[in-house]
Amino acid sequence: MEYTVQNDGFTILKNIFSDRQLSPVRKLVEESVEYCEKNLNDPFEKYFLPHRAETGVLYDLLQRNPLFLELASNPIILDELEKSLGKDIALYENSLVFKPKEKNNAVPWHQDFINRSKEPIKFMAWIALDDIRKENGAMKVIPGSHKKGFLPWHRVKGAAYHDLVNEEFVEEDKAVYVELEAGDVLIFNQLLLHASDKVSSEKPRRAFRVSYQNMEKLNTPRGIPIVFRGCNPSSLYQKLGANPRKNNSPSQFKYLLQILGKKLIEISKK
Ligand SMILES: O=C(O)CCC(=O)C(=O)O
Ligand SMILES: [Fe+2]
Repeated sequence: MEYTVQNDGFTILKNIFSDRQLSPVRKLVEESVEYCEKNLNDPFEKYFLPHRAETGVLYDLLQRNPLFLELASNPIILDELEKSLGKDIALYENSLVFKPKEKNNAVPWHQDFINRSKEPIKFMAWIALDDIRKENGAMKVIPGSHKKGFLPWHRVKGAAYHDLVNEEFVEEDKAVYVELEAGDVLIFNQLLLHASDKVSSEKPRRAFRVSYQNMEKLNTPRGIPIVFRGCNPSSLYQKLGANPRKNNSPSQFKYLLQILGKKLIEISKK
């Protein structure tokens, strides 16, 4: 069965990354989890979200290491995304998701970023670093559920995945497991209902997940904006209009003036 992003809310790109490309990434992930579990000083913490090995999420890896940037920039992934997002594609968020052992590692039914429904639509690339089967935590999805738009949801305080779609809107009998080989990529619309089971398999289940959006509105929850495709002046002109900047003195210049002003006051007081 061939699923399409348009009809089903997701598609599977087979065999995009080779084992040769993935093995250094897996090694890096192992080291990152170990580093995080030892609770060592994280120099990136000032800029990005801290890693959370205990809940199975390492955040903002793409900004920390070029190996992840390379995965996220893959042209076959971007070609597929272009069908939904158009020619201008920028980063929204990225993280590595795995199933920590001996924890309640289930991910309940949800739509991604459901609490940010006013923002431009996002699409995800979920890159399998391992062979992922039902037994070691394959993603479950409900084909076509993206067509219902944002669904009613509630927040479960303290949970790792806390914004959940209300049960009565989840037609669980229609769910399918998305089983992947290492190097396959699941592309999905943020509105697709998805979840994964609690598992206790010895086999690792790691996926590098990148979310993308177009340039309707530049919107990065943290860190600096990163562009994967397009976003050049001519398309910005078309998208954002020929609006002149409201304040044409650069903020850095204003900041320098402020410092200079304070210095002058100090000098005049002496
Ligand atoms: O790790 C999982 O099983 C699900 C993760 C998820 O919901 C996501 O990547 O959007
Ligand atoms: Fe999700």
